[in-house]
Amino acid sequence: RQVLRELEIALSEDQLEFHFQPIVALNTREIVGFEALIRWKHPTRGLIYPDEFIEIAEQNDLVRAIDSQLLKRVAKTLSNWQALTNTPLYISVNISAKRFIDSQLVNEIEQVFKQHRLVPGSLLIEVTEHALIKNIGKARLLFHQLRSIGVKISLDDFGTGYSSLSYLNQLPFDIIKIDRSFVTSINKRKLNHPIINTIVVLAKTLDIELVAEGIESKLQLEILQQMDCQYGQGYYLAKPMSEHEAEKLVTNRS
Ligand code: G
Ligand code: G
Ligand code: MN
Ligand code: NA
Repeated sequence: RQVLRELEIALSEDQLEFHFQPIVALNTREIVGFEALIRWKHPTRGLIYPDEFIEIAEQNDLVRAIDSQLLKRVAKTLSNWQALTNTPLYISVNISAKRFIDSQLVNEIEQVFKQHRLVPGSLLIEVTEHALIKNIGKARLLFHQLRSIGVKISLDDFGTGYSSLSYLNQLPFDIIKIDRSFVTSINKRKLNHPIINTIVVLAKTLDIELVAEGIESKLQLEILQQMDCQYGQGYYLAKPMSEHEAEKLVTNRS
């Protein structure tokens, strides 16, 4: 199909790049890491967002080549940034769960991690629960492989699936990302926000780091701070930005 053909060209002509959105410690507002978000810099159509092409790529083998290229690129960025700062810093990459179950990808992550001598804990993989369903046994094996080299794994969009809690029980996630919809629902000052509050307590009890996604207002930030939610991400804190801009933040940070 047309899009696939164009994606092949995009790949060979380096039109795919990452934008980076800061992830921030809510009490100090310090940047602890960035989520890498893929963008397609199309020569005539401008910037294209992943919802227009990721699914198509995932249905095709091309996604392997895209993942490999982006993985190498992000590792290079991370090692550059690590040279700019003494404070720990991570980059978090989204991997579609379908691809995650593939051992080839995990082997590649391992190679890239070692080749660039990345600091343990500096590369995070974000997966959503949806496709882990089918193969928990395999997923557990791959989690183990990744964690043994120092790659961390976060559970993205937490709370949206029908069995989020069961995943937490079965797989050793390092980080939980509360889905944006829960943060969006904080829109007025109330005595309590029971669902989010429960997630905060849950993460604490399980000793898993917690990131609240989609913080768009001061009110949301304040309420999450009051609940003692550790980390956050969202337009109110910082929007996704080019690699160049993100690098400036990294440089200024330390
Ligand atoms: O900023 P935003 O429109 O980028 O992202 C939309 C969706 O695309 C998010 O759900 C995000 O997880 C997904 N996404 C962003 N970058 C990547 C990527 O590199 N690989 C995969 N598989 N998904 C991505
Ligand atoms: O599914 P995932 O969590 O990977 O998606 C991240 C997506 O959320 C990206 O598309 C990113 O651009 C978007 N995003 C980040 N912060 C905000 C925010 O504050 N509000 C909204 N509406 N989207 C956000
Ligand atoms: Mn994500
Ligand atoms: Na998410």
